[in-house]
Amino acid sequence: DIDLLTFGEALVSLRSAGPLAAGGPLTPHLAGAECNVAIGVSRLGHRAAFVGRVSDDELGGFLLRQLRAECVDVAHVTRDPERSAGLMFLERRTADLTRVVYQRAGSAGSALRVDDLRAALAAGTRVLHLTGITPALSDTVREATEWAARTAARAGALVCLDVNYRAGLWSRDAARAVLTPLADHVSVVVASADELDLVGVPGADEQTVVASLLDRGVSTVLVKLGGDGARAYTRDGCRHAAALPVTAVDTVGAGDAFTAGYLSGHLDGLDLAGRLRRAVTLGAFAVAGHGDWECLPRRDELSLLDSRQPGDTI
Ligand code: KDG
Repeated sequence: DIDLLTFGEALVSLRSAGPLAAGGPLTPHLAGAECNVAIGVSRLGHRAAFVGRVSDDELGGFLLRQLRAECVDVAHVTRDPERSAGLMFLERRTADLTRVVYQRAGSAGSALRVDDLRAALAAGTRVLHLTGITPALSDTVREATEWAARTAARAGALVCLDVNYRAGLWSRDAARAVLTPLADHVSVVVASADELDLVGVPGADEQTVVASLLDRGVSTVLVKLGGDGARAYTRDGCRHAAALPVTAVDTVGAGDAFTAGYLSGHLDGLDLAGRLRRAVTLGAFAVAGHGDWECLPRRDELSLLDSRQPGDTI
């Protein structure tokens, strides 16, 4: 049985240590927000599955191999012989500023459609995780996202949506028009403070958006605050969790790690404080090391960052 099912675009990310225009080595990594979440929960011992379309070539093979190595179930991934892998270039411009360039239009991942998801949804899952990146990829993926959210919610799964706004893929208005109705099928909404009005009225403040989401049936709204931790809203009120004190070297993937931690806490039956604690713990692991997901903890490492002093050797 699957604990967490997610779908979207697995990307090949090519990381450069300096400006892309200056040349130099690029190292390939698996990326994609949904894959990051699947790996985060899998590392903690839950059964995670990823569904998507990947190219039927070496790059598609690379993506599947990475997911399999992290024990993510890829049984329902479709190989697409017609299309290439979506690429993401990450250039490190300064020690703590990384710039993103996509080459993903018309990629294998963007050809995902409802039929690709039927078998995985029919097999059942406790949690369905969606991001706002996926419906931005194409009309067929948007339809598939809406169908999956509806179908999983009806089947009693906890549906989680991370707004994950990507300005390179669509406008704020286009995102709002799709994500606001999607929230009707969702139990947990995750957003950074500047993304919240993409599941509500343009320009609305945090309290207004949260109140309307809770009214519409969302049970928990998580607002990510980076180095300031996170706020969680439920019908019982608002709770804040501080971030763990670590040296941040790479924030890419931090939001996905946070969400993976929260959902792992849900799967373990933790209370809200425990779920938030695990969320900020995974966020801290993600920012303290390089890579989208490579530095995420195994279960026996969860307490590694507790009460540590800078420079500790253990
Ligand atoms: O959250 C990290 C993601 O941004 C990254 O892995 C790539 O999914 C990605 C995207 O579309 O930006």
